[in-house]
Amino acid sequence: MRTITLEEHFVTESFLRATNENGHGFPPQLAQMQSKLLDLGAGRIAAMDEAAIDLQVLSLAALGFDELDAATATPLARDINDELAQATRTHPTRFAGFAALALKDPSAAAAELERCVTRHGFVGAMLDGTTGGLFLDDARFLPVFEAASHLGVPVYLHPAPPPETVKQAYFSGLPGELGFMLSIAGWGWHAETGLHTLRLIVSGLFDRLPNLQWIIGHMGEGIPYALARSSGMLSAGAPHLRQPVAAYFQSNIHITTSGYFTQPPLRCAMDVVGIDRLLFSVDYPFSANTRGRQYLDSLAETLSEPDLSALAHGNADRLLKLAFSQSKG
Ligand code: GRE
Ligand code: ZN
Repeated sequence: MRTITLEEHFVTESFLRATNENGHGFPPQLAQMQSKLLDLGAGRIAAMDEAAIDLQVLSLAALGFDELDAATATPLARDINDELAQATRTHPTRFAGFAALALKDPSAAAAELERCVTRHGFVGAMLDGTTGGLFLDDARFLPVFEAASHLGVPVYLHPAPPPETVKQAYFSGLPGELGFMLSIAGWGWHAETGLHTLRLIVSGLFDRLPNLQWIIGHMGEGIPYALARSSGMLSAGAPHLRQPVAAYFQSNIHITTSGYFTQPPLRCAMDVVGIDRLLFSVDYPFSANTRGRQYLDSLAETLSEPDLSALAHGNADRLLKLAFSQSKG
């Protein structure tokens, strides 16, 4: 079955250089990922083939990107996107691209998104956590989302390490590296990205831009589990919104399975938001493609064939407007 994954990361040498110089590069715990992240060719494709993944939508693993100033990050994003475009051009049936955008200069970021979509054929953008401590509901970022809406491409909100004040308040004082891991994939990332998504909804972003499509990973960043309560509590205090908070998960938000490989959270997401809003993803190389494949195959026992193919590729084909000519069958 044609299989597409949407939260699959890379880095470039230029990105590693800039973030290392700045002192915020990849933490030592993740250094062993670098060779896989740098590979936009044969090694990556072999790892996809091993797990029968047809197409990866590639995005920057943006650890340290937010620490760069606009003057550094804006041209760097352009270089990164040009390198990514090279890879998608070389392997058009195996790779697609999400643009990296330097949000500290929002109008340049909007222009870069337009360049990436119109010139490079990218299928959206991936943004990472807060920007200089600001959530994306801040009005200064609106031009970027207007561009995405106008271009008809989705925005994928990925977690990033928390601001320093949050690190100190929530994640200090634990043994060894546990504070760091708790602040990222051990919990903090998902709590923050769920919060961030609810902020975007209650800010009215999707009322201003009703056609804007948004993607979050990690089986919905905890939201499906909490949605009835959050929607009940928030919607009552939000008469400015066009619809209840939960309804935005039928009109604007999509969820990927990245990094989650067990049945209970998928069942919850299917029950709450429905299969049509769910897209299979791995989170390579932070998760192994083979683990993703094993999981997807295991779902054949509980999902109908149409639901499984919607999850594996159908919903992604529709959302990203992918050409079926890319299909290997
Ligand atoms: C990710 O991008 O999803 C990621 C990292 C670093 C550690 C774990 C992880 O960037 O899942
Ligand atoms: Zn990721």
